[in-house]
Amino acid sequence: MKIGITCYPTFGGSGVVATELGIALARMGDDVHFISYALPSRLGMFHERVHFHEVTVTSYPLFDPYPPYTLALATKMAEVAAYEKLDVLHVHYAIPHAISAHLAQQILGTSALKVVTTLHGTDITLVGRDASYLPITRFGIEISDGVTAVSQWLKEQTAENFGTDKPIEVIPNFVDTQRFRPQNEAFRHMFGWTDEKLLCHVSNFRPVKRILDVLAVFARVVQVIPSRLMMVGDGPDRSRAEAFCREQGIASRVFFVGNVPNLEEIVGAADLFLLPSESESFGMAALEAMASEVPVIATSSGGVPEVVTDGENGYLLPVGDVEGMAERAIEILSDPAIEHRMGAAGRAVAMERFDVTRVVPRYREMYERVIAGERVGSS
Ligand code: GMT
Repeated sequence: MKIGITCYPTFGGSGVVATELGIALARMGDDVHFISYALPSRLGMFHERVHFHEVTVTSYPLFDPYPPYTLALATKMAEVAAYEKLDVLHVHYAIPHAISAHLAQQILGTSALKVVTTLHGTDITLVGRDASYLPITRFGIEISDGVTAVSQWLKEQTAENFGTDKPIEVIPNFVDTQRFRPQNEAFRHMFGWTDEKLLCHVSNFRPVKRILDVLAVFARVVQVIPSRLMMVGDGPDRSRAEAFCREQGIASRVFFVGNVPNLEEIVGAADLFLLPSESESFGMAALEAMASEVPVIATSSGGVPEVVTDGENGYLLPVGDVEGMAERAIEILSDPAIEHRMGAAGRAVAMERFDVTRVVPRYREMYERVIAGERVGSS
């Protein structure tokens, strides 16, 4: 099959999922063409069946300050679809990608090119709900040949927020459990921290992630348990977070390491993963921690309870309950038996329900059904 994939190429969950999907499809024998304004950040390795087509937006004084990326993307999609004979265009994050894909279909004047849109989260819960984007987001969903959502919760939010009865198939995010697995020894020895506990958080440091709650939890934990915190990622709240660490006197124990390429080494070395988000449609970072045998403390928001089971592979607490999260963190970190039991339970779930080899074929089956003109998803 020849598959076009469009996503935001930066360090966001949707881009990560799109990239990992493309790589997995190529490994399974499909030809995959990424179409975006930059090389997706996780597309590090060369693969003979993975291709990248850069969208360039020609500048012109009249276009300032709003160059029409959506149109340049549609043009590139149509061009690649025609020359590479794409069967399907799979766009990740509804805005503006679903609209560009629809325009590409119109440019080509054929319904032979099918469009699948995957909804990831903020495209539905935040940006898409904004009055300036709501009608166009609903339109993008309704004109797609197939729509998927990464959790049942997100599917329900979509129906509720947009008043659409478009059939939506829930295909959860997935993880490469060969890559994300326990890695304690190598990483810890590199830093010489074998005797202290290691906590970890990974995100794009946007307000929705509540990274100050991560630090507030850690500030309480470190008073009881000798420990350190790895803050992986970067984003708008980083400066505020670093200032908070200085104020709290924990700066020497918190490491802001940026968007590291060896994510699996850091996550796999951790004893506990924190994800105190305001809202999370799935919680990809939590799943990667679970695959790495790391217990997760998260908020019971959005689709997270579809991934993390309270009391089994971690704990789920109300948004903002830093006291409760700290208590649970200390409970897990003080008892190796709990840490081990929860970690092992997390990896078992990751392997049984969310392994790349189980989930990616579901996307492929969906492409086949869409290409055959079948109705996909359920209302
Ligand atoms: O808003 C973000 O944090 C990034 C966003 C994205 O679309 O890039 O992440 C969303 O998609 C991920 C992959 O499906 C999910 O794991 C995240 O839960 C989701 N983020 C939110 O819902 C806040």
